[in-house]
Amino acid sequence: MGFDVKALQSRLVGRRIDWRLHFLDTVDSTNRVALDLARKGAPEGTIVLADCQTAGRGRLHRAWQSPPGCNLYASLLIRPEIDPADAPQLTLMAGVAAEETLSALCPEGVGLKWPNDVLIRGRKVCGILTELRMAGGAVAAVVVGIGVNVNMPRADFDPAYRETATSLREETGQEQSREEVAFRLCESFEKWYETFRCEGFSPVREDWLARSEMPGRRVRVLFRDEAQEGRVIGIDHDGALLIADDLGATRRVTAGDADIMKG
Ligand code: BT5
Repeated sequence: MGFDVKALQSRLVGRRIDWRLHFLDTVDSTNRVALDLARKGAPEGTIVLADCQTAGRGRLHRAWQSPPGCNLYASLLIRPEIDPADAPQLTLMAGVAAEETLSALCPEGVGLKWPNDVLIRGRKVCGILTELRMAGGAVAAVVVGIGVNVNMPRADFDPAYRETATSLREETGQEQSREEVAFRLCESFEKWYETFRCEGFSPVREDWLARSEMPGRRVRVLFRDEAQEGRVIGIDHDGALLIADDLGATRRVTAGDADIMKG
C-alpha cells in the first residue's frame, strides 16, 4: 500500500512542533538525509520518511532491514541545547514515545529494552538510532531515527534475526496503517520532548523504567569484546544503564547490546 503523506501532513498541522514532512520513495537512509538537511539549516520538526531504505542504518555500522510497502522509517530532526554526552537521553526519550505509540496499538507485551529497542513479547519491533550533528564543539542538531516494523510478515525477515524480530501485524493479527503509526509517534514524541525540555531527563527516566521489564532483571551487556553482567538497578543521569555486579558494586554501562537472562 502507498503511503498517504498528504493525509499525514494535514494531521500534523498546528501542533507544538512545526512538523515539516519530507517523504521519499527510496533512499539510502532517512538519517543520512535528515543530517544533510540539518547541515543546510533545516529547522526543528523536519521529519524525513521513506517507503524503503537501501542502506538503513543500525548502531555500530549494522544494517536495518527496510523493505518497501510495509514499515515505517522516520528521522526526526530536533535542535535541543544539550551536552553531547547526554545524547543517549534522547534515545531513551524516543523509546518512551515509541513504546507509548505501540502499546496503544498492541495492548499486551510491549516494552523497552536498553538502550534502543522496543520489544513485543521479547521480539524487536522497533529500533532507534540517534545521530548528532556537531558544530564548533556543540550539538547543532540531533537526528532521531526510528524504524518500526508495521506490517512486515515474519517470513520476510532476514533468517539471522527472524526469531528475534517481529512486526505489529504479526503480534496483533491485523494490518496497521503506517500513517496512523507515524501520526501517533509524532504526537507522543512532541509530548515527551516538551517534558524533556521543561522538566529535564528525570521524568523521562522514570517513565522509561516503568515501561521496561529490565529493572531487577539480570542482564549481560556485550560491547565489542567486553561483557558485563549484573542486575539492573536503574538508569543514570546521562542515560547509562546501572547494574549491580556480583560483588554488589554499581557499574555504569554506556553502550552495548543487552541480553535479559532467564530467571
Ligand atoms: C537499531 O540498531 O535498532 C537502530 C535502527 C534504526 C533504524 C531507523 S529506520 C529510520 C532511520 N534511518 C536509518 O538509516 N536508521 C533509522 P541496532 O540496535 O544496532 O540493531 C540492528 C540489528 O537489529 C541488526 O544487526 C539486526 O540484527 C537487527 N535488525 C535489522 N533489521 C531489523 C528489523 N527491520 N527489525 C528487527 N530487527 C532488525
